[in-house]
Amino acid sequence: MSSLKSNHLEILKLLRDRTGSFVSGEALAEKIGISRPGVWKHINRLKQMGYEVQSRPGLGYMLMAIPDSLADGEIVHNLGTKWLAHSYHYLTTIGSTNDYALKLAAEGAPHGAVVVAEQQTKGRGRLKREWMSFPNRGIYLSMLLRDLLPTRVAPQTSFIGSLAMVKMLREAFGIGASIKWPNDVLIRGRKVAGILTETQSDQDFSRFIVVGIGINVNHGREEMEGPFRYPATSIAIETGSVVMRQKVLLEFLGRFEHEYERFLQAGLPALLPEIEQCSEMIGKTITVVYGDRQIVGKAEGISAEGALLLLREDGAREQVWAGDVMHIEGGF
Ligand code: BT5
Repeated sequence: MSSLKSNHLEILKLLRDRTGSFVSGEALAEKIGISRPGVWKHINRLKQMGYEVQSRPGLGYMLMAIPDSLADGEIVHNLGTKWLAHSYHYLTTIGSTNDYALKLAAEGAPHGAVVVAEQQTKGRGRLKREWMSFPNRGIYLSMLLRDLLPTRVAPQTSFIGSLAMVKMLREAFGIGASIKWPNDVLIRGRKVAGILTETQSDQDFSRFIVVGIGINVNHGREEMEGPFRYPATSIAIETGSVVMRQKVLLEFLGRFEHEYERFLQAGLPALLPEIEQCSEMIGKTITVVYGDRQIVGKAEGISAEGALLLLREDGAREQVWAGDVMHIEGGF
């Protein structure tokens, strides 16, 4: 972090601590150890970033409004996590946050490091599908996990992402959401978030895991018209009003950390009842598409290792490890 950067964040923190009051330029200069013109320069930088700061001769500066930016200044000071996102990498534009996190991992970034971007130019889904990443509307997030997990267990972290997301939507926004196995979160049958988990593994253990999640937050209806494989929606469409992405991100990170710790302690089976409860397809007839194959059957549950348990139309039972659920009896 450059000193220029940390000085303006320091000023922001001092103004935030005194929200609703003026703080004199002299007090700011003294606390940070810079000159009065230096304070003025940093205030201007904050204004360029979208912060509304009122200046009054003789009184100083007062913070009036904050932008809905996911920059460090808005997130890091407000984190309620023990370890997640304490190493926070914020980018205005990047190809893919997952690619960036994989690179950071190779360079030795710590467990819990997080990459967040305002925009992706090459956002990815599974099988190199595109993830539409409109600037400043959504959240494009990748989390680096370094716990030593057996190779077959590592991909199960996708479920932690979808469970945390469903709980966040319910508890923080009062929105009912569901998990569409294996990696989507839906509201009223429309996709609001997708998860892409990538691991680097040796034969037996994963060396690290990157859990990437794209969340549609303030997208309008036209932007969500697609063309997508599956109908899409955003939190704003569902609540009928623009929401602060900062709140979405902070609420999500806290819940992800909590669910991940439960998963580490007790494994996926301990979380399965909740995951199945959030998966509206359980007990219904569904169609899963996997490559050229199309399997129709009744979804009976999710196995202790994350496979979808299907009772096929021909009466045989099958564990499905990957694919897309494209149709469900009676809709989601
Ligand atoms: C996913 O793949 O749903 C995983 C998406 C993960 C995106 C995050 S963003 C942060 C991190 N960095 C990355 O580069 N990726 C992760 P999949 O199940 O394969 O679904 C992809 C399909 O969803 C596409 O083929 C489209 O049809 C559809 N889609 C694309 N963008 C969408 C959007 N914004 N909302 C809803 N559906 C979308």
